[in-house]
Amino acid sequence: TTSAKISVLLDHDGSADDFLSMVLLLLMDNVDLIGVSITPADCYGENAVETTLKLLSKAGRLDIPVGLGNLHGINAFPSEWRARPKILNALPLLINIDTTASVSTVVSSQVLLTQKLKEAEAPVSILLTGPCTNLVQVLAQDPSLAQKIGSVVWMAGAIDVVGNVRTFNHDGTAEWNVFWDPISSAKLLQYSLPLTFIPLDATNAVPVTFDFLKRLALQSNHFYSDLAGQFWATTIDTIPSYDYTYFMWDVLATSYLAIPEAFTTETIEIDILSSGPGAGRTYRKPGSGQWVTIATGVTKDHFYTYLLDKFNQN
Ligand code: AGV
Ligand code: CA
Repeated sequence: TTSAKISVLLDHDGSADDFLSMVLLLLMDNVDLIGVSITPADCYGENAVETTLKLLSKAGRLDIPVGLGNLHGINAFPSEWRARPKILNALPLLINIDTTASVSTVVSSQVLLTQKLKEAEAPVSILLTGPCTNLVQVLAQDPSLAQKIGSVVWMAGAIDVVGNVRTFNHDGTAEWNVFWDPISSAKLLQYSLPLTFIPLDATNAVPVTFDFLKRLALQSNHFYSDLAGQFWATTIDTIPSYDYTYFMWDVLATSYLAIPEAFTTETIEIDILSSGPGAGRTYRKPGSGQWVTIATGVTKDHFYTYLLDKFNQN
């Protein structure tokens, strides 16, 4: 039987794994990517637009509309992290892809998300691989759009594990995508959306390792394996200490759309701290009425096999 494809809107924030998430969506048989919006969080917006358009062009999918957000979080990402993905546009695989010619105008993220939700006839799945601010602004403007959303999958949070924010005046309990704009993050819970979080509890199992990169490189005669290998190689030296290990965060969250059976999940009531030393902390709160399905773990082999198979294409 051929089942209908799911319509997906991606909001990403321009780090290496965000782009690999977009590539993965383009390669998925069960997904129809209907728009890509960018949050200038873990990137500089103009660089992220360029890489996004290059990858869409390479895939022959410049028909997919792109939006760039103008909202800025309360807690900015470190400039070193934001600047890092500039290198992606200089890689030999991407440098000569011209995006100036045939491209439709890049609109604002909110305009794009609003328009795509308005015109949708079937429920839309929203995949967030950066902060949730664009989506929350769109829903605040027009709460009726929530009815168009079939699911929201967000790489976010740290429920029963320590967070990955290490900065002044913070206690380390938050994950960065939530911490960037903890006020919007807390608001997201109030729309009764079908939310699934892929938090650090699950992503901690999948660091970017030399072992995996070696396996990927063995099939680098295929364009997307070469690309993924090169993108992930750029993350290896961004690691000043163990705390800053680069994980396959967003790519794991994206895979949930295709191989949910590889994940263990739990559906719980949570809350999010919007200020203070624990700002952005996602924690269990029975009785809050704010239900979220969280991924608690993943079968690594299943995930790795899936990735190696998907990227084994030209
Ligand atoms: O917290 C994980 C999120 C993911 O969406 N991002 C990176 C992924 O795209 C923030 C982040 C945490 N640690 C980082 C991050 C690091 N060492 N370098 C860049 N970004
Ligand atoms: Ca991201």
